[in-house]
Amino acid sequence: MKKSRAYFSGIPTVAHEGPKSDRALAFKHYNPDEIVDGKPMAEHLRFSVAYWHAFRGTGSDPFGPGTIVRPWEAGKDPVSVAKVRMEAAFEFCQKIRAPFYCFHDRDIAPEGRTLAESNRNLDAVVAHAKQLQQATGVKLLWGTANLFSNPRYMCGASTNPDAHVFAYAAAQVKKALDVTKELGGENYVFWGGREGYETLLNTNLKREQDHLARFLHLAVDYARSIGFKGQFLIEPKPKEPTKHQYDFDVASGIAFLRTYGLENHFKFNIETNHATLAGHTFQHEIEVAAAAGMLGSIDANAGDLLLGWDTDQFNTDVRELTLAMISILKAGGLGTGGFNFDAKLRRPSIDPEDLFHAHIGGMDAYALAFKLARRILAEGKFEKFVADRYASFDAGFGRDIETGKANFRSLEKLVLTKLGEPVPKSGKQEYLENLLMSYLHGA
Ligand code: XLS
Ligand code: NI
Ligand code: NI
Repeated sequence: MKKSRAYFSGIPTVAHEGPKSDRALAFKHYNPDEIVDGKPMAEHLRFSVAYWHAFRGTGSDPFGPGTIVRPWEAGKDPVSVAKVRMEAAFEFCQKIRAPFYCFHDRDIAPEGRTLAESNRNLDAVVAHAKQLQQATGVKLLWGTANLFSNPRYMCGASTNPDAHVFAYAAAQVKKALDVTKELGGENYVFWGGREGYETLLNTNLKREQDHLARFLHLAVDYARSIGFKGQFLIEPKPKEPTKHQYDFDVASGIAFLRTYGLENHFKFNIETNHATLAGHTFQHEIEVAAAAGMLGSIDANAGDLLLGWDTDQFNTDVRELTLAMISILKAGGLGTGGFNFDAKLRRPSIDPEDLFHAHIGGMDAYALAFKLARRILAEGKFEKFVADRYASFDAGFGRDIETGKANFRSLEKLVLTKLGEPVPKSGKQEYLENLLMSYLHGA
């Protein structure tokens, strides 16, 4: 392959310079090569660049067109532009030291006039991606299909009332699975943006849920038939673009998957901003998934609590990320998942350099949270506190409750004859919050 020109020529590969560095384009905490527990930090954190934001985001909003103009977007033929854009993307991943990227089919290659033409466009760009992956070592964390932008999906894809649209979506996902496998994707994501409804006046809710489940079963069957070994992930979101989405949060997602016998095929891709839109903390969603053994991957971003929609900002809230990281590490990590920056630049952040500042901040915040969480877990103070709080279930009648030996009669007898009134014990929340503060800000 011919050597591509540099698209971020003024910016060198970002180096780790440590917390004392005052250079903005350097990592203070993320040191990809530092060995932690026998493997490089890069392999623990598995950072990924989201193609749709980093390389298709223009800053447009309902009130005005894009503000972010990249030089490589200038060409006339959309497939050629897609290839050049992809070279810029791989240069960025290398320079920011992100080992992974993620895409929707339509992010990387333009949609054609027919499905056949769209597939040809995709094949041309995927061949280019394959070469670039080989040349740079950057890998595909996950692929997905865009089943929400095209007007044909205005009433949903697999939950569309028109079977024709279901069939079209099936064909599109079939191809997206083919290319994800071709590029060695380690996971495949379903985010059902338009799988939901606006009004029950025109909706058969039960039938739509059945269709969504049928679609996921067909995807699993097809993936297995082509030998795709990656992990399937569901990305819950409570609203946007539809008023109601069937996978509102992790808990409703688990109920849905179990209802339809899909629970062994799927894990969750948890997005911070989706958690907060559902009225949960990021850590809550991680814990719910982990408790079910279904923690898969993270879409790393943050919302703006004053705006109340999916603003997809880079997250530098070390407190929130440390709590999340504690739950992730306790769950044994993300396996084939990673931390994908599903986050975009603000509309006035128009310089190519801003893309670096954004990712450096996100990566440093996660790396710092990773270190703090490891220290907190190693010292075990919170875990000990929680273990002690539940210690009455470790022996005696508490153990009998957990193991199913106790029943209402035996417990009533115990209270009447022996136990009497329980003595209230403090939950010590303020003490624990102060303890957390001492880790975050130095004791
Ligand atoms: C939108 C979602 C989307 C998914 C991928 O809110 O976060 O970007 O991550 O389809
Ligand atoms: Ni997302
Ligand atoms: Ni989102």
